[in-house]
Amino acid sequence: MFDSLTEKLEATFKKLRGLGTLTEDNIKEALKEIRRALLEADVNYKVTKDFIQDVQAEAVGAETIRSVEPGQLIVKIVHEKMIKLLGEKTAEIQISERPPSIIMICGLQGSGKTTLTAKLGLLYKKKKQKVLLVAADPYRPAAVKQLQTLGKQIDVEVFEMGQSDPVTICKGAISKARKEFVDLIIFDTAGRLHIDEELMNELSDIKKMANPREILLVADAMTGQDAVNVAREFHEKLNVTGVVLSKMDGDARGGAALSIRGVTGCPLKLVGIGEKLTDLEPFHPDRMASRILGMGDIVSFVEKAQEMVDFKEAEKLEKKLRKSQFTLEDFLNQLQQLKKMGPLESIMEMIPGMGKALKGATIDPKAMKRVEAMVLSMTPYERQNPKIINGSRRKRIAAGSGTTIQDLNRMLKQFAQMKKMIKSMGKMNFKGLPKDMMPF
Ligand SMILES: Nc1nc2c(ncn2[C@@H]2O[C@H](COP(=O)(O)OP(=O)(O)OP(=O)(O)O)[C@@H](O)[C@H]2O)c(=O)[nH]1
Ligand SMILES: [Mg+2]
Repeated sequence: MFDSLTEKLEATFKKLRGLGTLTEDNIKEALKEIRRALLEADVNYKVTKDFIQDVQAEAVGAETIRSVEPGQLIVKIVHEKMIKLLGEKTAEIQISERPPSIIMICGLQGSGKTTLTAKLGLLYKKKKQKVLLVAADPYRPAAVKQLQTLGKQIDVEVFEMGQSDPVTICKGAISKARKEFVDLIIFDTAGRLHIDEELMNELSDIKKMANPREILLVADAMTGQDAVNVAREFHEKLNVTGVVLSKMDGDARGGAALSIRGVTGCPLKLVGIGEKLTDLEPFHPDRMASRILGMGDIVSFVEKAQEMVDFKEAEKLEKKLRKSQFTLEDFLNQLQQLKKMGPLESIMEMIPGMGKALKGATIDPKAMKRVEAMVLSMTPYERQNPKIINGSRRKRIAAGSGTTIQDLNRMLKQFAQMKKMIKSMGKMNFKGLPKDMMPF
């Protein structure tokens, strides 16, 4: 999803992070690149323009904040503004307090209405709701069959009245639902190739009669800005309550997802990410922004790190690192702190840039345990002064930790290398985490 946009933004941010100071010029340069990346991803022109202005206004005004590095500041502002653009909070599907609640699905031909109807049916069936799917597309006999087939797959009842007119069908479904204590009714309406009067009148008539709690417009993410235009027109005529972008698993460039809220003012509520009936996800603006910016799940990473890492300890460590006094004792502490944070791979994946670098690589928890055992078998003096670990000491440590002298030699060599590397990384950031690993 959005790979090319993410790559371009990552490249821009990387450049920014190297900068010592922010000037009006380099802010402008960065914004130009971000603007180009957004337009290439097919984001609406006006949305892009407003977005860039929004970021610029804040970036220029925020120049004086000293505690944050300049490049990191821009990344943070872009992240915040993108969340705002995407709608700030997750927009939930609303259900009436008094059943039956009605969801009306609409959209152009082939956008994914029938699929969404079944996906929602499955979702609410899992929530122990009694659901009734309604075949409100009387024009194609195959449309009714398609919904019936899907209904069978998920074991949810489908209501149909053949070729009757859509309002009559929907009315019939509601009265059946009342009698049978159905919780949720979902109308699968007919599509058209283009928006036309007739379609809009038909949908308006259904809306007037049924007063649905939700009117969800399905738009095909692969069609980019067309999806946005369709959403705008449907919203103007029907006042839809939410947009669902289908086919986000395809090679959609991201333009539709980023523009819909800004252009239509209507929240994006769900995304379809495949043909399977479980391929449906709620739309979370914050997570989506992090994903687009290539920041992995950085928010949860930072939270987790803050929860687990002892900041006083980290600060002490940072000082030691700078003075190159990092000992095996400190190394042991680090290992133990890391272990508290959970499986290493999942931690690494959350760090931007690390996900890709580590693809396929696994960190062997057994190897980590061996290292820990070796350090634990050393005396405190040995841990502080690894140079004194001679032949007889090596023998004793290896035996004590159930490892071999070769294992120990390797570990000591690696430790020496690591110490060298850390020294060359120089200034540390974020209380002990290498600067390269931090997005802002
Ligand atoms: N990859 C992918 N395919 C999808 C998704 N949603 C729907 N499709 C596919 O898109 C095609 C059209 O989906 P339908 O649900 O039949 O579309 P519709 O809007 O009901 O079409 P009409 O009733 O003809 O107007 C089908 O082949 C679906 O499997 C999605 O999220 N991802
Ligand atoms: Mg259909």
